[in-house]
Amino acid sequence: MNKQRIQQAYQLAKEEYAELGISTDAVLEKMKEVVISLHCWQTDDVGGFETPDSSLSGGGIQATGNYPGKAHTIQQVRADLEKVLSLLPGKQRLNLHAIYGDFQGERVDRNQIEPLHFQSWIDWCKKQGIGMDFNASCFSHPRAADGFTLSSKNEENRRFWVEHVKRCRAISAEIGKQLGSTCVHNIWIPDGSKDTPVDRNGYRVNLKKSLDEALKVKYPGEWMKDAVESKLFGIGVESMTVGSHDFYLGYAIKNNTLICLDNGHFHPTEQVGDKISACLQWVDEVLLHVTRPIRWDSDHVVTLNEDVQLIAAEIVRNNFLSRVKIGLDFFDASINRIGAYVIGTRAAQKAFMIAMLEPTEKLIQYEEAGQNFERLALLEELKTKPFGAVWDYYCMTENVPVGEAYITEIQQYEKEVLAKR
Ligand code: RNT
Ligand code: ZN
Repeated sequence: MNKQRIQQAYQLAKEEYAELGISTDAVLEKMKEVVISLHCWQTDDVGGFETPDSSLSGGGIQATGNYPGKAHTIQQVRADLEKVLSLLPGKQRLNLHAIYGDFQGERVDRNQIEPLHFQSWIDWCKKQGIGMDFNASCFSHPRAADGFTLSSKNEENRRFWVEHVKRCRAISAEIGKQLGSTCVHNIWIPDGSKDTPVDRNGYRVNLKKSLDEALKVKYPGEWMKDAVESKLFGIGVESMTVGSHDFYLGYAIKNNTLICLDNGHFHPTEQVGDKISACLQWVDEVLLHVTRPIRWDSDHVVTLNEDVQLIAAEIVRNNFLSRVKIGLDFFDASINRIGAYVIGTRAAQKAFMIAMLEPTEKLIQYEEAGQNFERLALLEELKTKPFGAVWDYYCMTENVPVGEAYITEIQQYEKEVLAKR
């Protein structure tokens, strides 16, 4: 790493952005407000630790690939996440799924989990100095085998999942209380139908009823907040998803929960970036699952594409950083998994930094004056401004690898740790 060159490049970039009225130093400071919640499930392809070698089965989510080095134990997940954290600038959080509990070899079913099964995770987060978010796991379970959970017409199954969500919320409250940082608890269910259903309404009535039951207990907002995640369709659930966007947006508004927008869960021509300001007129906060859909919800590693840039731009332009919780959601089992995290998180962070380096007021002036040529021209020119110099300088000051230097670090971790699993 050539420190001097990075500094010089930053100085030039700083001057160039200053001409646009932007302080790069202020941007570096503002990057502290971008806290991304790292989903634990990229470490082991959404397996979890309920049984010695759990693997994903059913439920509309599918990890593909068998790249060596997958985490098999909690210790391995933690080691991998520590490696990831060491390669990222800024601060992150942990986003844990209920199936990743520390069950100590005991068989604990989903309707039996308790805060104590997550105490070692809370302690780990405390040690890392990070906050923690949580998720009910309503999939990969015999009681989800027919494709229905909270909306099930099998009353025993429906009750089972209600109990699971209740317990997950109690665990979330404990997490937030102990860590002194609000834990966002997200509910996503795979419920839906491969072929044309007849009683769409019946399942939605059930889902509403189950959510009402599961969310009945109120916890202080400093401890935990609920989010509900919609989806358009999934593999094997092509004809109807019970928890559609209309369903959950309505639920979130009426019940004061967060709405979780996963940008892999909409029609390809819809943009989640456009939905943020629409939803925030009606709900206090939004949770994001940032991902990269390809043709369908395939959860590819996030890259710095226009989708993600629009999401970041909308949040920054409107000062929504305090109202939008940012999580990642992808699981690519075909490449080095630590590399997947670092690429994906850095891409999201870059999108936020680019958004902060935008002369928004100037653009709005053009827009309001009907100067649409000028608006488009400036937006185009911004694309080739020296953002990379600011990013590299940021990484250097954060003491993490600059540019592609993280590649060799990950290769080394693969050789020394992953290859031996
Ligand atoms: C699935 C949803 C959901 C899951 C995780 C594991 O389509 O996006 O968020 O990916 O909960
Ligand atoms: Zn998601």
